[in-house]
Amino acid sequence: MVADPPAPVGAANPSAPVSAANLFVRHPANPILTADAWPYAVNTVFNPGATTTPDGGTVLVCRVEDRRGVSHLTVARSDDGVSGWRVDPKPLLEGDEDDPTNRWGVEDPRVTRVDAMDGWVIAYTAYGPAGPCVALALTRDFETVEQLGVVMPPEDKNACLLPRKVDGNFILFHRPTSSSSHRADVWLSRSSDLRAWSNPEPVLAARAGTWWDSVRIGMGPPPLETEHGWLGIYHGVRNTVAGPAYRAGLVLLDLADPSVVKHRSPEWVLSPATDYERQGDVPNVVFPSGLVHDPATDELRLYYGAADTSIAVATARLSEVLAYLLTCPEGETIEP
Ligand code: BMA
Repeated sequence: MVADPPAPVGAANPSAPVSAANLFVRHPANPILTADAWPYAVNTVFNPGATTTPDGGTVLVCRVEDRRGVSHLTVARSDDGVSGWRVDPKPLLEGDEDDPTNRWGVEDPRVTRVDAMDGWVIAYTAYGPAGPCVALALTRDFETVEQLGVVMPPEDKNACLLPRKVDGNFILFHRPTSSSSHRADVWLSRSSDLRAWSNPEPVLAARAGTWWDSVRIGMGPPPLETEHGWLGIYHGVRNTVAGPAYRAGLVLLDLADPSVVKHRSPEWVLSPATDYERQGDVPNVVFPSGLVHDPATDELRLYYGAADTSIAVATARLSEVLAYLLTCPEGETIEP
């Protein structure tokens, strides 16, 4: 008898429940990292980039806000990605008083493993008097970084890099804002060398009216390659009389042309609900920023910032997430 071939990694599971409400499950150990875990005095830790290392460990590059209100990036490591965190005694990357692009710190890292560079690219927001801009850095060990510099001028943020070239170019998602049009949508740019970026193209627009993602959106973790497309998790903001609410939703982008939206979730998949998401320095924020996938178990771990105060993780099955997304409307269905 011939055994069934194993299902390809990332295949949708057609028998999975297809509800946005229960795809992601918060880990009972949440929040998994707080300022109390830091070996030096800080205000808050949140919005981490995430990756795994060849030894199976998990590395988070955490946004740390110091007790002046200025952010830097510090590495935390864990064997199981949930507990036993070892936090570095000093920052991996910090702003420079003499540099107008990052005098006010560095924020919101997204980490991408790039095999072709034998390392990880960190896309982050550099913050200075001209506003937020996008900068890149390369690390091979999470102990030292080579700064590649600012690649998108202000105002631009929420950048993340795909793990491989598409059609000969690296792809960087980013979120320019325009005060004249009040738009804050996801765009992408292409580069052959990670330094010169051209041909910015719109990818995903904030929706309109009362939608959960009607004010601003931004790509979260670097989209994950699956056989159905690039799986993206993005944050969306809605303004309410009680202030903004930050939630997370899903998008599936075309493998050959990631500027093309194949499916987009009408509903959010994660919304502030717990005490640690509802209360903190900025209440009602879940900010997805790191994603790891274990092909052996089909598990996704989504790392996110909670209320700009702590770091939490939620798990899902990739096959279920894809099954849900494939039932979602195709393309950009809502006119901005
Ligand atoms: C965004 C970013 C994030 C932050 C969020 C909520 O503009 O600055 O770092 O988590 O606001 O305050």
